[in-house]
Amino acid sequence: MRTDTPQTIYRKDYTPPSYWVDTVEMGFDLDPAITRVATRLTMTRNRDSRNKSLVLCGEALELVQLRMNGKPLTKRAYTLHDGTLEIFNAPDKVTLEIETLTHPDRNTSLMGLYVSNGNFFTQCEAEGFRKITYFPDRPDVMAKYTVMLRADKKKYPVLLSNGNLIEEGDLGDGRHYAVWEDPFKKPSYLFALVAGQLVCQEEKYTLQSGREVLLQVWVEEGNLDKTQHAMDSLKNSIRWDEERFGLELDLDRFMIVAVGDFNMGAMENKGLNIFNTKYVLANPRIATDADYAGIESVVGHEYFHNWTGNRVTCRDWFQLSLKEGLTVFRDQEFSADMIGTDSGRAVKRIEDVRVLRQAQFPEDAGPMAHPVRPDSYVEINNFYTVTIYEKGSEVVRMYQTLLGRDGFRKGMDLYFQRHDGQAVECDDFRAAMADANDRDLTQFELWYSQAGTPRVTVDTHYDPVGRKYELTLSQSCPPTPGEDRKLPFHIPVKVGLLNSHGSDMPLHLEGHAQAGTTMVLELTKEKQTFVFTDVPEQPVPSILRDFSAPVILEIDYTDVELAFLMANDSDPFNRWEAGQRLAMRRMLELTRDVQDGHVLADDDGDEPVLTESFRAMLDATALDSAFREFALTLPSETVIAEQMDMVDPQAIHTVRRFLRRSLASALRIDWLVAYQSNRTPGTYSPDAASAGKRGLKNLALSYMIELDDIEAHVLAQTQYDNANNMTDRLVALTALVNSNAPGKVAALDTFYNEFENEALVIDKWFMLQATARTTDVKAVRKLMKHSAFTLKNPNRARSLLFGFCNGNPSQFHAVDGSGYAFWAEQVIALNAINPQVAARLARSLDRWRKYAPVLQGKMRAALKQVADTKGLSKDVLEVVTKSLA
Ligand code: 0A1
Ligand code: ZN
Repeated sequence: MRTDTPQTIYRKDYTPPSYWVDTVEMGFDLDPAITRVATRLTMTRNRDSRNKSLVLCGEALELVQLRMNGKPLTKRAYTLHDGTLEIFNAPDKVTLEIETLTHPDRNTSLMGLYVSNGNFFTQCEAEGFRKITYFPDRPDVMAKYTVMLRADKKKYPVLLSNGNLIEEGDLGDGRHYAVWEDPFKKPSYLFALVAGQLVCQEEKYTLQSGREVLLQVWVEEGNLDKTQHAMDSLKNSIRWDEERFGLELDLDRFMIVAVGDFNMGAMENKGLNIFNTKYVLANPRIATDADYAGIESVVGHEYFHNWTGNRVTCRDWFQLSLKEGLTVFRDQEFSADMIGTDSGRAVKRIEDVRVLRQAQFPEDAGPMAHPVRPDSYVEINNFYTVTIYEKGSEVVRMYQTLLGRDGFRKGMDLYFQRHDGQAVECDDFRAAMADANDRDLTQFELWYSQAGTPRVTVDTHYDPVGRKYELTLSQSCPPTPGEDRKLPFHIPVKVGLLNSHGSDMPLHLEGHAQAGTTMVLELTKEKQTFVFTDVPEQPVPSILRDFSAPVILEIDYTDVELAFLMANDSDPFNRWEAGQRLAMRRMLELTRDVQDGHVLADDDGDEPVLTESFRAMLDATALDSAFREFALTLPSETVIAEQMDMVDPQAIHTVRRFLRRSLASALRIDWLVAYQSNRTPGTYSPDAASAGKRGLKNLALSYMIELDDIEAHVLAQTQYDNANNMTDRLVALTALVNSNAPGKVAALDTFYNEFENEALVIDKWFMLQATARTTDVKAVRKLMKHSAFTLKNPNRARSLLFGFCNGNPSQFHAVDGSGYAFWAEQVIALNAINPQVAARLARSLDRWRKYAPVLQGKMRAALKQVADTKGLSKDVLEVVTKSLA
């Protein structure tokens, strides 16, 4: 058992820094074994903090020298313990010179300065800069940086850092140098350097103002055939931010660098974005449609941070969603605008809501639930969550829903006008939105301070005589850790009313001017009734259109009403939603039957309403293929599990598969027609229309393979053999692997051999096996022995371990508990290598209290085994402690 309990940091304890940093000059002598870092800081005492000592953070550093205002500091002038360097009695103006040593090649945490495939990279968010030098490593300290990099010229021909290159040259004895100057003040978490053997695709780009900028995408040699899409995405992002928000690139040079070892997706370092290769490298041979879309959105995301995050940053890490929620909202809107059509926007919206329900709703209902602006944390790295990002984005989206697009833009303009160059709070953003629109958004703060997913219930009453329709909305929110009682939220509820022909009725809300056929109701109390007048017939309500708030909507529709909405709702989101409700209801019924010991037989699959709705959707060729693909996809096993009081992963799996097989068989011809008519012959293009067609075609294949007959095997094998792009290839391989097709083993082998040298494709190869139906713990252990497997590379670890623990629930939750024992082993192994990745894996047991008692006991034992392990990082410790609490 460990004895030292890590410290909890509280938002309420925020105090401004005792010193500001004006300038930072750094010199790096780069060497993988020992890198020497010389830092000169000029600092000024913060007038508000008289008499306080000067505090710097440092971690895993060797301190070689420390000088203040030109003189070495005596040992009595400072203390150094627990990662804090405290200097007493420092004058108001200080020049501090610090020399430190670090060991990049031993740094497997991938935080601070590290080596990946022989090249140097940094990752400083959130608290990695302190692994490079002693510094007040907190986002409210913003300074100007000048950086000199020195290294062996042969081994490290490319030397990059933030801002502009102002000087470079040779040093003799085979070494060279480069000096970079960043003209903008920035917090230390945005510092970056890259050094090594890299090549770039570059382009000059002219901004709307006429100014020319240099854009570069840096990759390892041999990958220049995979950078075009990232470059195009960057140019599109630059243009979009000018057009939509009037925000211009403020640098003369903007660089993206791809690295194979990276903990997250990418990082918005000023002028020098560093990316996981997964979000840069693409060509049709190696990347799927989803990869192309992911690259576009992540390139956009990091670029948009330049204003929302870098120019205006966070006062402290509790405000993380100030930059992340806003920037996710911006990247979602960007991707939607890139598709360009209304139906394309709707499909993007459905995709984003699917992510929210799959990952954020469970988080918000589990032991790690936290508000969008948390009140405390132990390890900040654990708070880069779907709540901060995705729910945070929903919160930002609600401003736009309440204020309109123009009102939202006014709020953004005021936000930059007030706060450019500052480190601010979520409240400052809310104030800008309120003030720019002359609106009271006081109650809206509860979206930042209260965790949990609110539930909104709907009651309706129609009065045919008075031609009135009453819509009563009630809200509640379940307790979350540390918050037993919640106050009512300010919830925008977008509604429409359908007449019996399926058309929208004009809306007359009592006491309001007519407002078209969709309007936003503002639910602010626990319960509110909205009365519509001049309603000629009993309507079918369409509530929470476009998913106007991140809530769970409880509404009693009959199956027939759901089928009606699925066929007619003018709001594509709710059209999709109706189908999901219909399918969910049936799957929950069947799951109950299975749990009661009922063995599913063919006639259980007689689902006239669901089958006919699906048939109609398959036949509705006027709708986008992408939309139809989503409408025909059953809710995932994880989403089903969230609806149950006691989760039974095997029953869920059985039922979902059973229903898929029933639908495959009942609609066999229709699937085949959809398959044939959505082919995309000719040259591959990742555009939304083509990707949507492939999506529907491949969904059809995935249904047909459920029948596991020769016809389906041949279809999958032929697609595998003839595919001219990775999307079709991978789907066909997945279909084969999840069937008894004779060619499946051979296909897995040829795939591996063909892509042996493409790390990102080998990740897919591991992932698809990790999530295959027949893959049990034993099979995963065998895959771990494969020569291509390593725990050290986060992408590889994620593909196999996260793939299995999060993406294969019926096998992971094997009743003998073998999945949990395996999980514990891997969390402990990863903890020693990379605490951040380990802590993510540790989250796989978050929802353990929702499972049957036998499983619960085994999960708790596994959690305790991890919690009791010696030498646990605070990352993992925080997760398992909160889980067990
Ligand atoms: N700010 C980045 C996310 C990020 C956070 C922490 C990291 O350290 C391991 C890396 C990246 C973003 O939102 O894209
Ligand atoms: Zn971000």
